[in-house]
Amino acid sequence: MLNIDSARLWQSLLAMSQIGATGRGGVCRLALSAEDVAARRQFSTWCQQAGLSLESDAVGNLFARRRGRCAELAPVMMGSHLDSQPEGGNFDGVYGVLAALEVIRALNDHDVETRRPLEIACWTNEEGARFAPAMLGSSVFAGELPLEQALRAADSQGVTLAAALQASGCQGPRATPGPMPDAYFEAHIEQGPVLESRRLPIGVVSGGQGILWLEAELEGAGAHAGTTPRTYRRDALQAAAAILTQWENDAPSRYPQALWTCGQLTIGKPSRNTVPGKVQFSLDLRHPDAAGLQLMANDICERIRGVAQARGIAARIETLWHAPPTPFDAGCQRLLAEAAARLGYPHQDIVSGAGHDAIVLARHCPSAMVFIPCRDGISHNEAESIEPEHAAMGANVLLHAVLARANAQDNAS
Ligand code: HGY
Ligand code: MN
Ligand code: MN
Repeated sequence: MLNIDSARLWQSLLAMSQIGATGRGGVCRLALSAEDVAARRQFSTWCQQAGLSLESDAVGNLFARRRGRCAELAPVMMGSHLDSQPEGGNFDGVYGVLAALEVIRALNDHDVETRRPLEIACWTNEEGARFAPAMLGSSVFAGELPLEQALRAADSQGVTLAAALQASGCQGPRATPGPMPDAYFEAHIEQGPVLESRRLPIGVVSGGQGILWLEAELEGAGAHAGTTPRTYRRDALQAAAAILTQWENDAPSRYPQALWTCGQLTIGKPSRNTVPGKVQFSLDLRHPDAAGLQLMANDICERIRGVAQARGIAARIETLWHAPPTPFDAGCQRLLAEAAARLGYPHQDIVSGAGHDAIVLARHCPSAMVFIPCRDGISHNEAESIEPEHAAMGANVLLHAVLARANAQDNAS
């Protein structure tokens, strides 16, 4: 059976990990930052060397196309993202982009022509670490996020996506929403402990859980730390702490399948000797079913308002992003499972806890994902690591699933 070149894939991953390296083993390549642009440039060079034609769209999504026998047919697409978390790992996203490139390189090595064109997509701002929402690029491509609204998104310095695109030169002429591919396949690290704990090299992903992002702003009153008695205080930070502690105590029994994270909390104008008057904090809620996710969101909003009111504090809550639980296409999952079986790789079905561009695409075209393990399930952390042999196995599964889809006469999903 056709195989990818494991050493070449690993070399590309190592080379890419030098771009935006933090010096502590990970990377910081925030969307459209100089580091992200450098990584895109390196990827583009490798694509040109592999004979691919490159194009970008209005939010900087980058597409690299390999011709097929029937040029007029919709391509089979692969891809992921090159942007990272502020203290990100070397494989989240990058692995999927470079595994896709390795598939192309292997097809070139063996002069394999496919019926359909193939395309690699490198999506803008998948992480949502710089601009909200996450999966911004694929959401604009899929028509779920209006372009104008995306361009207005601003980072913590007030730089809009439009300005960042202008400064980075990543914008291109391709239309948004984009033309849907025939199918989309994404290889990714699991970012959790399941596959490793079961000593499985491959996970065929059945779908993704729902995600909802809230932003809460509490406004009490700044006050003197040395003269203001406790009963006079309207301390926004203490209110936030009470809300988060109450939730941490109550939610596990109420929502046993759910996860939640407060990843950002800022005091308006922090000062050691002033009672915090204004606090903003984020909430990332995840749940495998839509009703449970909505129940959770309503519950925590009620608690925020209740605690704030009891402390004489104003509360404003905004829903920044809401992505419903989404299943992957059964046909595409089957192609991945059949490829793993033919290659002799042990594998199992698995639900994705993380959000991915493939989950956005899956709401618009047949899509599926293949996971490989990551050590101790660590991700969104500079210590993220994978085994070279697992990287190769995931890329081989991607290769054979994409080949099967691209050469099928008519793709009944
Ligand atoms: O948030 C997520 O789940 C993804 O890793 N960006
Ligand atoms: Mn990712
Ligand atoms: Mn991520």
